[in-house]
Amino acid sequence: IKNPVIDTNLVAEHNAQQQADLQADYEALGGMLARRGVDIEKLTALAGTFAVAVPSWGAGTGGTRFARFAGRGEPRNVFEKMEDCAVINQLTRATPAVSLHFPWDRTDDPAALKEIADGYGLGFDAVNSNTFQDQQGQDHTYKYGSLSAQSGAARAQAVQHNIDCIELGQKLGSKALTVWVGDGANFPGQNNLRGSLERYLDSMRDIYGALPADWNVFIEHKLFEPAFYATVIADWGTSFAAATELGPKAKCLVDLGHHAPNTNIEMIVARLAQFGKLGGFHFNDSKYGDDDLDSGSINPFQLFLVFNELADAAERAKSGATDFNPAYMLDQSHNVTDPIESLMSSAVEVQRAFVQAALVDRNALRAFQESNDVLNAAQTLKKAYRTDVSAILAMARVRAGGAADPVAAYRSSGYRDSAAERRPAKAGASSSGIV
Ligand code: AOS
Ligand code: ZN
Ligand code: ZN
Ligand code: ZN
Repeated sequence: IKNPVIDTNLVAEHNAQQQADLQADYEALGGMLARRGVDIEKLTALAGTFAVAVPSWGAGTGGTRFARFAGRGEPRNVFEKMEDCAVINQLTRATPAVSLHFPWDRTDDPAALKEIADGYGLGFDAVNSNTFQDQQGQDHTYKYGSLSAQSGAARAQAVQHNIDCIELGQKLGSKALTVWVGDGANFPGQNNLRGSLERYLDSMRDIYGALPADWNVFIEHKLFEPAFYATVIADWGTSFAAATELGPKAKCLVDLGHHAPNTNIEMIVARLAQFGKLGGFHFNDSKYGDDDLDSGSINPFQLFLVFNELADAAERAKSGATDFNPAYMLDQSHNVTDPIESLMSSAVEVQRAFVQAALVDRNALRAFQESNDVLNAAQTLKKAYRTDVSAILAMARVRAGGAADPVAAYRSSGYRDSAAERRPAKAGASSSGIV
């Protein structure tokens, strides 16, 4: 582990204390899986390959549109966010990259940022642009839209910001730009529905044209908010149409919270994968709307079913010798928990779904589907989902130098207390933005 932020002796001690229990759980699970013809070692190795990027903005307390209750020792700039992200990856070994958001993470010295990230062994995943907020001193407002605005000047400014993000991302080693816009209408009649999308596409063509050869652009759809009547990129259908119009480097990004309640998100995933347009994810959980709750905290079965589709798509890609590697990112807002603890637990929950999906007996499932044995087909998924793979996840972490129990190790390190001392709260600290 490069430049560990948490004392490695402390992690080793923590793991030593957990060792006997973990070993016993691991052996018991290994025996049970062996009776099913599954080699636990293969699953543990697979778990070790899992990676999900952490959102830089998730390291601070998010806040809602009502208030933001600042947390202790919150990172005050991108360098401090990187330090927190390093802690998350050190203890979980599952979050080797950070997804930045500009201009929140602006820096005059990208080389220094890259060097610090390298020091921690962290890379940079997709960069996110922000044209849903006005920045101080900005020439043209986004009040009435950005990439789809009526104002040509506002559109040009939004396009330029996205191009700036690409340029910054290139210096950091990112390979994708994620574009989410809040553009839309609050009243019927406010916008010409078709005209808005035409303007959006024109703007996106300019951004697409600025993409380096090995880059992708991810289009993030969202049903509503801040536009409450009609959102320009409201659903995966519009996202898919836009990505298709733009070309092969444009793909769709699925934020789990951006759908109407009870939407069959795993089917959207399957559709986008089928047509080669699944770019990536923003993982989180929700009960109502874009709640940005911790991954797996509300509906872990849905998360499993999403990964079941991803496992199916990966199997098909393998047999067709094609590439399939959507970008995995978290996008959460933490209001009542320590963001580091939430991000660590969430990364583990997504990794859990990934491993559980690998446990699905795909041959058995296919056979039950072919013979219309509905009950057993459903049970095949349930059997994998009900298997507690915690010991596999813990063993993969320990073997990679992480912590058997990341939250416990983190708490005993006293990192938050030391961060609070080193990072005194700014007077009148304002929201880092609504997510
Ligand atoms: C907004 O709802 C989206 O989830 C975006 O991904 C956004 O850029 C991010 O949440 C930060 O606000
Ligand atoms: Zn998102
Ligand atoms: Zn969102
Ligand atoms: Zn959100």
